[in-house]
Amino acid sequence: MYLHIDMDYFFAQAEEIRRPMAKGKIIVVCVYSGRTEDSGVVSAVNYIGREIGIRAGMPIAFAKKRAPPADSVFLPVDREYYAELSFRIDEIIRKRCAKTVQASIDEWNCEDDGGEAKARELRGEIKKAVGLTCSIGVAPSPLGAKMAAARAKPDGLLVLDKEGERKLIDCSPVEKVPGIGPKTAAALNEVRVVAVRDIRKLDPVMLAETFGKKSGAWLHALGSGFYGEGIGEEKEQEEVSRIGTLKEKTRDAYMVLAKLLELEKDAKEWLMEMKKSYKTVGIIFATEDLKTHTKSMSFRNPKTWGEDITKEKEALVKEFLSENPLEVRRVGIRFGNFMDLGGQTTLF
Ligand code: TTP
Ligand code: MG
Ligand code: MG
Repeated sequence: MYLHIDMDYFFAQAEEIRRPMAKGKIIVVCVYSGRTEDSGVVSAVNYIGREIGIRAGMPIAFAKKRAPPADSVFLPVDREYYAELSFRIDEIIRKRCAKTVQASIDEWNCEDDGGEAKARELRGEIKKAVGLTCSIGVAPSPLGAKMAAARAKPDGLLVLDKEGERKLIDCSPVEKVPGIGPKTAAALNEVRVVAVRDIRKLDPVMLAETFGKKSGAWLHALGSGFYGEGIGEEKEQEEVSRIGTLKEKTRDAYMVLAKLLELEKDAKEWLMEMKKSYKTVGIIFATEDLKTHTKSMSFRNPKTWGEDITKEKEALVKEFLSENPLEVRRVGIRFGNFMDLGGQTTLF
């Protein structure tokens, strides 16, 4: 069986859990371009906001027109924070599923025989450990699981057998199928194909001529009830980071550095296991105003996990503290720009 897990209104829910005051309000997470006060687009919106028509991708100014100021909160994206939550969720899923591939910051595909019980366990653990709700689809194919998860939203679980999966996909409008883009959907609508099951009426040769051999064959299979299998391989990781909360808010460089040392040890274990050297190191600071900042630097030559970077870390931390007057509540360390160390297992 396949499981598809997708977090509910991820960025907006992430903001909700660290701002209990915002609960019950419209939460709109925005990517501000900085040109004018309201230029930019909406990145995520909670379900209350969706009820009044606010959508991801919409200009911020449009969203503001719809949202009553007293009932809404507009916030800038804080990717480091969402990435940290995503990482913790990833660990929970990976520990419990036979095979896991993370598909995006808030989405996972799994292959596991646990079925419904496994999905319930994952939903419970994620809620308990991270405080966020997600929706999960369980089905005989990866496509069925993904569409089931979408149907289960928000905070839901939908388990389909072969027959249920066929029904859901067959009845779905073509534009709702992951893998069918707006152009393909429009071309299908043109020949009076509205639902997936209508694709069966089309000649496979015509499909191949119109959409190309590969997409044509895929559409034909889709219409005929063959949804494929396998969740592919994981993309290679491009950086490793560890973030943690300080015992108390501080502006003391040495308290920050002590915490970083602890986090660094864990990240470097990963580098060692994966036989990676790195060329950039970044320090992440979350200040008391909930904003996240990064200070990073690059080395001319790649560094291995065993090399001492105390001086560099100290410089980055002091530089940050001299520029920002606020207290720091969480810190993190990130290594990136990897190089493989090849067959060498021990360098020292
Ligand atoms: P999605 O899973 O597509 O959306 P969502 O989690 O906000 O809502 P849903 O409950 O329907 O799953 O995307 C995950 C996050 O990715 C989303 O919270 C914000 C970000 N994102 C963007 O920045 N821009 C976009 O256009 C979309 C769709 C998502
Ligand atoms: Mg989501
Ligand atoms: Mg998603």
